[in-house]
Amino acid sequence: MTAVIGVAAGDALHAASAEGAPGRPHAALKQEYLDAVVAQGAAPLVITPDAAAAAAAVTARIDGLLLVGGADVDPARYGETPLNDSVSPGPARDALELALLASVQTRGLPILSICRGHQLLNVSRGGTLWQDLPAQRPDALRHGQCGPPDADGHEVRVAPGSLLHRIVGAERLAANSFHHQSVRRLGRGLQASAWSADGMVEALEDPAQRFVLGVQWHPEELLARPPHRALFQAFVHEAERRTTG
Ligand SMILES: [Mn+2]
Repeated sequence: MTAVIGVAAGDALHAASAEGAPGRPHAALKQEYLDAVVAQGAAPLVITPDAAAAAAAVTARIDGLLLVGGADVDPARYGETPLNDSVSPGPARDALELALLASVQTRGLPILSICRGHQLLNVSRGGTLWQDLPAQRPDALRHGQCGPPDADGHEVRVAPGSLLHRIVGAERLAANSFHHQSVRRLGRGLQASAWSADGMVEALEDPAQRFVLGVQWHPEELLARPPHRALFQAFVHEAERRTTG
């Protein structure tokens, strides 16, 4: 059966459309995320940031959850205050996505979380983040790459035997990199499954679950490359298993 993938949207305050003047709030989601789901034969269900109170009802109607990139997680969620002006929290999204993660994990549904989603997954388990790598880790690689989104940013090393390794079938992977924050202390029950050369956690997973995976890079921009497309293939395949019980 066709799997229904819940995709949590962000908001764009300055979007213009035929329905309203620029400056009015719009729910927003980069098309590539939806295309990546549809290309695997699944149906995306877009979840808007104001749906936090309905997270359990939404969860009952989906077979997998995709969390995507966007604004920074509010540092208050891990007991800190914003380090500097580069930190731009999106509190409404935090509330929605934390509620979704809680109810989805109760049902044991597959979770693929990307960039901000990867960081939020870590925070949801009590983990912390580097709020601003250029300020806090000037020794780190350049993780905010220039150039097109499908250009190589840096390589990642994949942990042998991890879920990620089984999916991509390689111990080294060229990835893109568009983040100024990064996982710092890992959350409960999570293991790192990929690192950049400077030791930053570029992927994490919960080995006690069938499919709870976060990646710091943007595979939705790299669908022409089999290892990155395979992330969506494996995720949707796992969601399809849920539809047949
Ligand atoms: Mn990176």
